[in-house]
Amino acid sequence: MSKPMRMFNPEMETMPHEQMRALQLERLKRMVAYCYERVPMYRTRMDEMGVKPADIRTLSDVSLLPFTVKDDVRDNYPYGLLAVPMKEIVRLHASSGTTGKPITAGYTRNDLNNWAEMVARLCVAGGASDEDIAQISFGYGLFTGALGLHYGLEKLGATVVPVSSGNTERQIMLMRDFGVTVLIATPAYAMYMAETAERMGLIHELKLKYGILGAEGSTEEMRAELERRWGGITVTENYGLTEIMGPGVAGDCIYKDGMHINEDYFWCEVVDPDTGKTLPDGEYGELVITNLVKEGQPMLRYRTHDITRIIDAPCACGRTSRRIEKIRGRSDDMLIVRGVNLFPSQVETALLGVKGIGPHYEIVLTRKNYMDKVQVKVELLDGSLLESYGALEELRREIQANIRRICQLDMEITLVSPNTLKRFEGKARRVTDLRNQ
Ligand code: DLL
Repeated sequence: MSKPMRMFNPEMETMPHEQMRALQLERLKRMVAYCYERVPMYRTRMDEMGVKPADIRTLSDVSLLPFTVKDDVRDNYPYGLLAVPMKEIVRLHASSGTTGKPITAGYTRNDLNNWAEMVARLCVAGGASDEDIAQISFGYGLFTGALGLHYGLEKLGATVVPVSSGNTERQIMLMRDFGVTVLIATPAYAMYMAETAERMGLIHELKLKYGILGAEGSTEEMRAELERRWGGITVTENYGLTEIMGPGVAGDCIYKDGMHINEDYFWCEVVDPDTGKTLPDGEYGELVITNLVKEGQPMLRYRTHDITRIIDAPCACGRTSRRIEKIRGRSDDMLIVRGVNLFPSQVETALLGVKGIGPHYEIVLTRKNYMDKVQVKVELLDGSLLESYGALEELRREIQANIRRICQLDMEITLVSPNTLKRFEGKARRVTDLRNQ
C-alpha cells in the first residue's frame, strides 16, 4: 500500500517564513496595482485616501489601503466588482445571508484551479488522501461549500460522492454501501447525521475515518462530541467565505491546533473591530483578508466580522504557515444581554460539559419591562426524566451553574423531550432574538 499523503504541496506548505513574506509582498504589490487599474471602486477609494499602488513597499503598508465591507459587495451587485470582462468569468457563486441582496462572486478559470489547489491542501491536512471516498453533504448550488470541496477533493485524487444535503437516512445508507471514509458537512449536520446513523443502528458498520467540517463555528466540546459519536473519527474544520473565495482560506491539520492559512493566496490581519487598527499576532480581533492571487473578483482588506487571533508558532505537522484560532463568533453575532457580551459559542461550551443532555440547543432572547431574558432550550437524552421533578431540577441547576460560570449571566433553562428541537442540514441557526419586536 502506498504511504498516505502528508501534504499536498510541501514546497508551499513548508516554505520558510522569510521566503513566504517575500512572495506575499510581491503578490500584494501586483494585486493592489491590478485592483487600482481594473476595479473603479478601488481606484476611487484609493484616490480619495491619496494612496497609490507604488506606496505599498512592505507588507505592513497594507494598512494604508481602504477596507472592503459586505455592503460594498451588495452595493455593486451583481457584477460591479469584477476585474475582468464577463467573458473570462466561468463560474458564479453567491451566499444568501438573511437580508438584502445576495453576495456574489465571479471566478475565472485560473481562480477555479487555484481554489481546487487550496482546498486539496486543507483536505490532506485534515487526513484525506487519494485513497479516500469522500461524501459531500453540503448543499450543491450557489453555496461555495459543495463545489469548493468537490473540486479540491477530486484534485487530490479522492473518490467524490456528491450526495448534497438532505434525505439523511439515505445519506447514511450510501455511506455504508459506498464505504465512505471522509465526511464533508457542517458540524450541525454532521451531528444530525451521527444521531440518524445511531438510530438506524448502522453507526458501527461505517468506515468513516475523518470529518472535514466547516462553514460555521463549533466549539472544541462539539468537536469532541462529534468524534465520539462517530466512533472515534478525527474531526478537523476549515474556514472560508464567499467574498474571498469560499472554503480554502484556512484549515486544521490533524493536530487541531489552529487552522493553517493558505498564505501564498491570502494576507490575513486581525484588527480592532472598533478602531480598525491592525493588532499584533496573538491578539483577538476581527479577521481581515486580502486576496493575493485572484483574477475574477479580488478583495482588498475584506472585513470578515469573524473574531479570532493569529497564531505564529511552529506546528507539529511541519507546515510553516501562520494559523487562525477557531472562530470565537462573529462581531455581529455577539449578543449584549443586560450589558454583558455573550457569544452563542459560550452557551455551547457550557452545555456540552453536562451529562444527560444532547448537543442540540436553542437560545431565545426576549425583553420585558426593559429587562433582557435569555431562555436556553436543551434536549434531555432520557425522556423519562421529565417525570421526575427532583432529577430535572438537579440537572437544570447544574446547567445554570455552568452557564453562570462561563457566560457570567443567569439564564432560564428549559429541558425538552429527546428529538424535539430543530435539526439543520446546513448551517445551524441557534439564536432567536425577539427583543426588538
Ligand atoms: O461558508 C464557505 C465555506 C464553505 C467554508 C464550506 C468552509 C466550508 P459563506 O456562506 O459566505 O461561505 O459564509 C462565510 O461562515 O464569514 C464565517 O462567519 C462562517 N464560517 C465559515 N467557516 C467557518 C468556520 C462559507 N470554520 C461565513 N468556523 C464566515 C466559524 C465559519 N465560522
